[in-house]
Amino acid sequence: MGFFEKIKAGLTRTRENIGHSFDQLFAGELDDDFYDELEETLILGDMGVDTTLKAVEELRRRVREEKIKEMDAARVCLRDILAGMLQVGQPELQLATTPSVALFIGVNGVGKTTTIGKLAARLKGEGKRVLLAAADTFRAAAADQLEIWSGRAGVDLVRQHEGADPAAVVFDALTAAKARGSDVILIDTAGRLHNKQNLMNELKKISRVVDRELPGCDRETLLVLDATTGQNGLIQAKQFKEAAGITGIVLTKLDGSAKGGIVIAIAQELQVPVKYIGVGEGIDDLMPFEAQSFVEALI
Ligand SMILES: Nc1nc2c(ncn2[C@@H]2O[C@H](COP(=O)(O)OP(=O)(O)OP(=O)(O)O)[C@@H](O)[C@H]2O)c(=O)[nH]1
Ligand SMILES: [Mg+2]
Repeated sequence: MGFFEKIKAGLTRTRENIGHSFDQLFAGELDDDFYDELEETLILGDMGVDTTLKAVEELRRRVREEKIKEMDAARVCLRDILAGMLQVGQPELQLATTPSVALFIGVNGVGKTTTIGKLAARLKGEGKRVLLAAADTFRAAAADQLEIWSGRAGVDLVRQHEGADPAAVVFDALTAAKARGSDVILIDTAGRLHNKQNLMNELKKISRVVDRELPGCDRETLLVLDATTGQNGLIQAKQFKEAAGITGIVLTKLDGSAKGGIVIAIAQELQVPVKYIGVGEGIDDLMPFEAQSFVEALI
């Protein structure tokens, strides 16, 4: 399956939720009712009120200025507006230096470990030497889960015992990466600690270790968000953005979500690019994000 088919399959629930309304909408007239209903439909798809109003306003303006009369042209125009809203920052991973580092953060259960496993397989397929760092030492099972993924993807893993200092695991992993000539280090972190301040401090400490051990290396801090949590994910994202500084977002579980519009709200409100999307639990179910294909699959 190509990106378009896969994303279309992944967005099935979203389209069942709002796609039918789009078809009805675009079968009607380009009048005030149309714009009202369009607003409702987009908000229902979890695009968020602010982002929806902005998009619909822009559509009205372009329909007027470009003297659009046909519904098909209006539909193309709407796709164009939404795709534009998704184009913020650099969508590709910036991991050119050897080694380079990607840190995965996000609350528990969003899919960090799974995403690392899938990305490891993908990067290995591109010929990169990948090393996984099990810096989620909060639960014993966390490193075991990452180890299973390292086996599936066929990449190296560095781990320590449960309760070990996550920054020490990262130090070990960076040392191993330098010795082995790894290209990319993917760091798994805990989603839950005793409290939020603890978690944020932990992430800062890990960050300092990377600064010290690999000064000037390319680095991504990827916030993993669960698409099924909708607007809640947006609140989490704002908190992480302030505390940890994020370079990109991975949106998981789009396959189970009826609210794919959240992708647009996130990109717009945070001005951080969505870099990958998760569309299933399998090793191949991670796709680089393509704005144009995404909106075509959505609308
Ligand atoms: N359907 C679907 N399930 C996913 C996707 N990504 C992850 N999952 C599932 O979500 C659950 C949680 O994933 P994990 O990778 O363990 O999440 P985590 O963020 O590492 O969780 P903690 O380690 O507890 O913080 C697992 O059952 C995964 O299989 C996805 O894109 N689609
Ligand atoms: Mg995990």
